[in-house]
Amino acid sequence: MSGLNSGENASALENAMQLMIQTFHKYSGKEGDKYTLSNAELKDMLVSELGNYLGQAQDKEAVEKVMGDLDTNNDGEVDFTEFIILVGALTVACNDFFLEYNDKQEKKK
Ligand SMILES: [Ca+2]
Ligand SMILES: [Ca+2]
Repeated sequence: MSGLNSGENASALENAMQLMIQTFHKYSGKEGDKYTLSNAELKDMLVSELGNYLGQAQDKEAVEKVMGDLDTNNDGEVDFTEFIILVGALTVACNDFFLEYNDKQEKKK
């Protein structure tokens, strides 16, 4: 690998990967460990970045539940690997939704 390819030559998927990394660090650097998300940082990120998907994330219990589900190594913080699992799971859910929607559209024809 020749390092991160960013800017004009990057493909859409490469840009998406870059954005996931940037988004994570935008929130992880606010307090405590620079490379992990605390409860408050996670909440900030969920509300600002995933508000459309996780509408109820403003609710404290929901944030704690997400944190509990994501924090697989139980250190009270969400690291990048744990974050990417959330994004991956949400993306799979979106794709399922998309496939279902497509199926319905097909049947209408
Ligand atoms: Ca942090
Ligand atoms: Ca963790």
